[in-house]
Amino acid sequence: MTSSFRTLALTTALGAALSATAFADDHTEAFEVTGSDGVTLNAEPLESFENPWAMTFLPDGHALVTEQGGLGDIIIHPDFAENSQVFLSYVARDPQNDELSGAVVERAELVETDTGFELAERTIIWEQSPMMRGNGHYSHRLAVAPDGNLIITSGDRQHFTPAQNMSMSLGKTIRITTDGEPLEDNPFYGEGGVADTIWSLGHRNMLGIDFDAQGRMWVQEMGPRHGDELNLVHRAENYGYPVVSEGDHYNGTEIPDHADIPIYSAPIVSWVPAISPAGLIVYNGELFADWTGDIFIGGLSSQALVRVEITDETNERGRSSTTGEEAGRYEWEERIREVEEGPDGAIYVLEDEEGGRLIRLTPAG
Ligand SMILES: [Ca+2]
Ligand SMILES: [Ca+2]
Ligand SMILES: [Ca+2]
Repeated sequence: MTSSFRTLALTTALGAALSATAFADDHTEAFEVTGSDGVTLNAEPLESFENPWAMTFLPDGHALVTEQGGLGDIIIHPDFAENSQVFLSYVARDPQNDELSGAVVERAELVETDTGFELAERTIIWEQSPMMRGNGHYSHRLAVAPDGNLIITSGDRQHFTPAQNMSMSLGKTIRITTDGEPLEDNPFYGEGGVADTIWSLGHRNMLGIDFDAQGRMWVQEMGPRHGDELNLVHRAENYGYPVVSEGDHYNGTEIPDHADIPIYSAPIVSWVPAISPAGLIVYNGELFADWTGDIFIGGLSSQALVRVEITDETNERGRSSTTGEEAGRYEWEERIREVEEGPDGAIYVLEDEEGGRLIRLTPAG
């Protein structure tokens, strides 16, 4: 652990922030990982947490880490240096009916105290609609787009058809201002209701989102039985779920593939068998010089950090295309929940378990 690097944990008891747990004594030994591409990484455990889930870096090099699954994501406001604001997503229950729940997004001020951090001026700016039964597929990952607006991944809540229903915000990516207002240049603005906020549709459970240096939006989604996807998400496009998937239903019912019904946008990369994707970053650093522009995805069932190379080509008729392929897999028998790029260009991952470690990955040697 370097002296400039400190971690803080926010519990699901929102507002009651606490400082990070102590080092896990038995987990501090650095180790090396050699990937499927033959590249060796140095892995340095920095800290451990109770079921860590999401992480983000602050401009001063601190990192915020959330613990436990109810707290979906935390990111900083584009003007964080001036306003100290963050966006948090978490699961809320219907006060009239405890069986119904949905994700909400809150904007709050992060206030440093003697003992850690607290949240102040908390305002809910978005609610997943409608609230549904069950506890699946909230997604509720967050990103600030290059234009300064907020993108929310809103999962299908494991109810399938809402992903194609424009009166529901489920199975969509959502684009709103940092105050929670729909944007007039959203593709379905003017249709009213949640349609005003929808950017893309036909998604399942999107647990990772980031923008590349060109400003393009990359979102992964966990497929049904196999068929995990990495999508390049464009305005107004329909990504096909639950009508098409490279995977099939868990009960064995086949789902047509994207190529069978090509009106739906196909993923850039899909995985059969599944990797069970979690956090996602587009790597923009220079510490791993060969990997600038690559996409890194945490793998749960695959117990790996997965690297994807993206290729943009323009043919002789001027038509451009984007393809991708898995180029490396780095494994140490732990589920990977979250991935972040640090200000130092290192790649930071969170393991998905009680006592899950925060690990800093750097080139070996
Ligand atoms: Ca993150
Ligand atoms: Ca799809
Ligand atoms: Ca299929």
